[in-house]
Amino acid sequence: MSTTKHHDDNLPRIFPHDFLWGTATASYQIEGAVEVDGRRPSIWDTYSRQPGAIRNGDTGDIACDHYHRMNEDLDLMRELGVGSYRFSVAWPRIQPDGKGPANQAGLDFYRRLVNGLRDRDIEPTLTLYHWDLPQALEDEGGWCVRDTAERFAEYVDLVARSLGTDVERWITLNEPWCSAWLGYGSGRHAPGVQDIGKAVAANHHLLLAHGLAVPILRSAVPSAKVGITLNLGVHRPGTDHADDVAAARRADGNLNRLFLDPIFHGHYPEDMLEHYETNQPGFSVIQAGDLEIISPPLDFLGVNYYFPGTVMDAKRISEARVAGYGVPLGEQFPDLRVLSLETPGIDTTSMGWEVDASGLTELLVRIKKEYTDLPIYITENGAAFDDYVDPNNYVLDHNRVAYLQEHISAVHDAIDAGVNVQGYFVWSLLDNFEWSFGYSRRFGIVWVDFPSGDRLPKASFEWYRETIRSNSVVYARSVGTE
Ligand code: IFM
Repeated sequence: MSTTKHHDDNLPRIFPHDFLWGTATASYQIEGAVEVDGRRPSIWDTYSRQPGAIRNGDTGDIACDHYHRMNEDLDLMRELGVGSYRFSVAWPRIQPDGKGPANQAGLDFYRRLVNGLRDRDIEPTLTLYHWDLPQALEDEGGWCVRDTAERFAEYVDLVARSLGTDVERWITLNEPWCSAWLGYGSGRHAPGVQDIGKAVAANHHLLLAHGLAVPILRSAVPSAKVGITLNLGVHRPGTDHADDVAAARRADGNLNRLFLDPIFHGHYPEDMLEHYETNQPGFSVIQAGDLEIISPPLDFLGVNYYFPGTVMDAKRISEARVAGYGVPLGEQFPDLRVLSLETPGIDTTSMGWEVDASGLTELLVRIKKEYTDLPIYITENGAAFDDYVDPNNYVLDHNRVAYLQEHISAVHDAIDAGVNVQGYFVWSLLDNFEWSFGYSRRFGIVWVDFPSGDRLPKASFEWYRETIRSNSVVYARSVGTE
């Protein structure tokens, strides 16, 4: 794609002086200590115990043991030189059964974390929900019922009143698409339900939870900067055939517009309302006034981006072969009739995700054009590769360095194109529990030896430290990618 201002690839891309560099993690993926200090099970504790749900039968029981090694991790962040750390609060530590008074020991843990960050001049960026719903709430219907959104608002109030002005940035939800569509649609995430009508209802109740939380945060912490983090993407039609273009539009509706439209325009997209019309309970859970609740003014948008997708209409499977895409990857949600394709010749990460940073610039430019000029933070971006510790005790993850270099440059290109991007957080500080992949996928810039928990910064850690220090990135895009 072409952007307005073209960068000379021989020169470093220098970021605005106040650009925020950070790194991100999430509670269940790193903390461990699942039965410590009053914490009770979340849906991930339950789901990870279901036979076959997680690769190698892994669980988050110990994870990176961050709960007990917090100071070591804080020191690593100081060494890295980040301006902010994005972490999430585990709801079941604060309200072990999802309702009632706060568990003081849980609040104390996050107080120690926030103090430890402030002592090291690192701004806390706090995510209130990164998927660990108290199991007790799931037993009462989880995100398929409205009550969970109301409970979330109460939980947010407890956290906000406790940590208050010591937290700069508050993110209500992380990737509600995953909670709704992987949790209740495909069942590949906790709680493992496969029901499209329930996924739609969960989609709505998650957005409602976000909308209810915003005024609560504003009243508890008037100085708070409040936003939401969405996992967004670009879907490119595999050919210019009208059916493939329509398939890309459906995929876009499900991943992007089901969230961006209500949050920024105050309504759901017509084509999606129509598509899910017959799924129950689906959109029938919407009540009068909900869309106003869902669309309050925000201070920023968090964007998580990993890879672009190429798609075709599912009925054109044989044309996909003819168009040179090889064997299609399959259909995530059969009702959408969208076939995911692999672009021949493109490098992939160990998740099988294509490495193509042009999608990030394209996405950011689109957000500005169609949705908002609010400050944007890239709240996650990174890659899993098959790292190993070499005989000299180094992890030379050059492929991750190349990925970060290319994607950070794509962010710079978006800034050149006039997009208001104000920060970037690498996913992730540590190798950690990668959901249904367990510990088999490593996203960290710090190697974690499981199960001893020993940490070893990788080459990408050194590279990122230098990027932060110089506030710039050098990257020569290969010819022909624009
Ligand atoms: O590990 C996850 C994270 O929890 C949410 N965003 C995507 C990451 C990589 O899959």
